[in-house]
Amino acid sequence: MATQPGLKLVELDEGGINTAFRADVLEGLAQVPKAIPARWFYDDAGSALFEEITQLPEYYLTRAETEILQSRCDDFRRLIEPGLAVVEFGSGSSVKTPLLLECIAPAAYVPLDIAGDFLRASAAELAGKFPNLPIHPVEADFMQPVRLPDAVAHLPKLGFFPGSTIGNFIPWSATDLLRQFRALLGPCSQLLIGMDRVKPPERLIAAYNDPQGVTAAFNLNLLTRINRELEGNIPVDAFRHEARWNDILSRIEMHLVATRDVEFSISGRYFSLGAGQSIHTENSHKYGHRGGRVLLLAGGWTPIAEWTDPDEDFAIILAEAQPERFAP
Ligand code: AVI
Repeated sequence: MATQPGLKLVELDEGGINTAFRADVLEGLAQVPKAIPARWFYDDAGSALFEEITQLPEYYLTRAETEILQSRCDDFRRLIEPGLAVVEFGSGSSVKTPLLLECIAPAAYVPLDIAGDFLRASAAELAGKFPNLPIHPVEADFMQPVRLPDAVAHLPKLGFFPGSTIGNFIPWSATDLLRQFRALLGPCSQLLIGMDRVKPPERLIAAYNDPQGVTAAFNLNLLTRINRELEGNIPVDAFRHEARWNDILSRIEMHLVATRDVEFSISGRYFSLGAGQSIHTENSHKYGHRGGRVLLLAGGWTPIAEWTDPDEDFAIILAEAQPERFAP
């Protein structure tokens, strides 16, 4: 096994507080309407709850994407050259990764994730499955400037961004992120990206508000994390989870709705919400057949192939980094 020690790029202040997390929470709760970026869901507890979500019968996304990965090995092998470094953004438990790695014979794998313990555990597990593949885990927030390990600097790159995580960014930020990926991966790179498709709102709401309450626990865990990491005293039991379909913006929104008037403090700052007011915690954009491709084009990537599951619930698109002079 050739697992390298992870590069750690998360900034903490003298008190051990994650300064970016604190800034996002304090800023987000001071604005109207209140909102906190979804990336802060993923502490170790949040990452474990998300893995549970992916197993839920209502959450079709993971199953549909896995089905595509399982059935398109020959296509991937034909369109993706061997010997490149696979850089996975927000790798989590890396469950889908073996399906890709088995197909394309890469020279290295770089899982990149903000949840350090989780990242290292899944990198170690993967090293057991691929003993000859150099694995270089990087603990980092891919929204911030990231440095790839020197060991992969000379290799061509394939970015892997599965799971419809791109949907968690508003299109403006999604295109910025795609351009950032292009700058990080280099001019001759490829990107394999998963996107969830638009479908009837009832199915979407069920996927984001399961009767078992796992998604609710995932959403509410954000408040528990704030209390623990940012010296907060939010009464978590005074909030409930809500999933809403926003048709105009083509997205599921998750909110934490106050069930009564509440006041609390975080890192010495005071906040209040009236009963019924909410904190907007996540957007999950859904793309139509052409919308996803246009998003990629706007982000500096040219789609070259697209696959869906038989029900067309989910799409995986392979794209190439656009040359600098793309337009006529
Ligand atoms: C990680 N991301 C793609 C998930 C999604 O479907 O937007 C996060 C999630 N939120 C609630 N359930 C799953």
